[in-house]
Amino acid sequence: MWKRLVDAGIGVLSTLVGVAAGHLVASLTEPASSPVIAVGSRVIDLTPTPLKEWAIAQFGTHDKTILVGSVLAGVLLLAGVAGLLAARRFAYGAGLMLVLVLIPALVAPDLLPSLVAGAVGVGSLWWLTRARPEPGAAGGRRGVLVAAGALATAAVVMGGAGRWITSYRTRVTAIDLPPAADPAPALPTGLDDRVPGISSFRTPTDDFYRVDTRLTLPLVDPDEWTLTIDGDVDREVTFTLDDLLAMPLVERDITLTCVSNEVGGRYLGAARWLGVRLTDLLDRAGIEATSADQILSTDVDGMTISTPLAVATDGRDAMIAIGMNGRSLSREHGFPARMVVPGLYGFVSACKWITRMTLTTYADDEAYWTERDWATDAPIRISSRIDTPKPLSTVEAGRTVIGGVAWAQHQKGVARVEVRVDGGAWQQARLGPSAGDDYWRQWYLPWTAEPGQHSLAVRTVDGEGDVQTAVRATPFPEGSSGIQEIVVNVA
Ligand SMILES: Nc1nc2c(c(=O)[nH]1)N[C@H]1C(S)=C(S)[C@@H](COP(=O)(O)O)O[C@H]1N2
Ligand SMILES: [Mo]
Repeated sequence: MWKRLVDAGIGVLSTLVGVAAGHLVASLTEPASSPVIAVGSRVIDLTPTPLKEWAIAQFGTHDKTILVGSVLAGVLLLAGVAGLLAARRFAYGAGLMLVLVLIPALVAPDLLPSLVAGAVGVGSLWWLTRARPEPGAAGGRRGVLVAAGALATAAVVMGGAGRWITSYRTRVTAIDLPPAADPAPALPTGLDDRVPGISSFRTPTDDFYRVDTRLTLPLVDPDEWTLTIDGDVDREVTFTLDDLLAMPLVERDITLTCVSNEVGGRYLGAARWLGVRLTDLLDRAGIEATSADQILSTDVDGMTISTPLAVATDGRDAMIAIGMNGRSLSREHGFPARMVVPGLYGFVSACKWITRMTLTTYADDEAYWTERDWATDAPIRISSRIDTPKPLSTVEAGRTVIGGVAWAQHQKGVARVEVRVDGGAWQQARLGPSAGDDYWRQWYLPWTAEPGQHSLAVRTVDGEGDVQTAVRATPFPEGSSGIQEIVVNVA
C-alpha cells in the first residue's frame, strides 16, 4: 500500500514539475498556452450552455477557479496512475504522461509549453523512478527524498516565476486620454451617502462585474493594436489607437448588463465611458450600400460577438470605448478598446479587446453565443434589485430603509419603482437622480420595521408604462425576468 502511494506520488510530482515548467515557458511566449489554461479554455468553449449557466449561477465569479481546479484535479489523478504504471514498466507511465501532454498541445495556441511540460515531466518521472529504493533494500530512501525535494522546489520556483513574468508582461499600459469633444454632464450626487448599503451610483472599476470566456487576460500592445472594419463595406479601413484618439470622443454614462444576470443578481454595473461613436467609424468604411444585418466583432484571439447593425446605428450612443470612469480601459474590461451599446446585453454588443468589425449577415456568419443557441437581438429587460437589507439578514426594529437600483435602458427609463412588503399593496419608492435613460436609477423607501419575518419585493415601471413582469424566465436565451422577493428578519 505504502509503495503504491509512493509510486502514485512520483507520478503526481513529476507532472507538477512538468506543468510548472510549461507554465514558465508559456509566461515567456504566450500565457494562454500554459497547459492547464489551454485545456481549461477549451473546456469552457465545449461546455454545453445549460451547464455553463449552472456554473455561473452556482459559483459566480469563482466559476473559472473551480473549472481550472477540476481540470488540474483530473490531470493529477491520471498522473498518479502514470506513476503506478511507471513502477511496473517505465514506458507505460511515460506513455500515459505524454498522452496527458498531447491534449494541451492539441488545443493550445502555441505548442512549445506543452512539449516542455512533457519532456520535463517524463524526465522527472525517470529520475524519481530510478531514485526509488528497491523493495527490501536498506538505506535507499534518501536518494528519492533528495530528488523529490529538488523537484518540488523546482516546481514551486518555476510556477512562481511564470506567474510573476506573466503579471509583469501584462501590467497595465495606461494611455493618456484626450478630453471628450462631447462630454457628459457631471454625474448628479446619488444616494450613496444617504442610503447605507445601496449600490454606488457609479460603479468603481475595481468592483465592476466581469464576464467573459477567458482564463487569462490577453496581452495587447497598444502600439501594435489596430481595429479593422471589413466585410460588406465600400472600403476596408483600419484604425490605430492614435487614429481613434484623434477622432472626436463622446463621453456617456451607461449601465452595462449581462444576459446571465438572474433577477436580483450582481452582473451589471454603471460606468462613464469615453469612446468614438460607432457610426463615425462605420461612415469611414461606408455602409450606405451594405446588405449586412450584423456587425460580427472579433477580439484579439478570434472570439466573436454579433450585434444587430440596425440597433447599433439607430442613433443611440453606441461606441468603441477606450476609457472607463476617467481612465483607459483596464485589462479585465477590454484594454485597449471595446464596444459599448446602450440597451443591449453585453453578449450581443460589448466585445472586449476588439480588433475587427465585419459587416455580414446572420445567415452567413454565426458568433460564439449564436452557435450556442442564445438570442441574437437581445434588448436588456427592465428590472430592479434590492441592495439593502440583504436577503435573510437581521434588521433592527424601527425606522430603516429599503433601497436598491432599477433599470429600463434605452428610451424607456425608470418612471417608478414600487416596493411590496409582506404581499401588501405596491408602495411607491423615492427615486435618486437621473443620469439618463441608459443609466440605472437608485431608489429607496423608508420603512418602519416591526419585529418578525418579512418579505420584501420590488418592481420597476418604465417610461412607457410597462410594469416589470412577475413571469419568471431564465437567463437563457434572452435574459431573465421575474420579480425579486427577499425575506428578512426584524429583531
Ligand atoms: N472578447 C470578449 N468580449 C466580451 C465577452 C467575452 O467573453 N469575450 N463577454 C461579453 C459579455 S457576456 C458581457 S456581459 C460583457 C461584460 O463586460 P465586462 O466584463 O467589462 O463587465 O462583455 C462582453 N464582451
Ligand atoms: Mo454577458
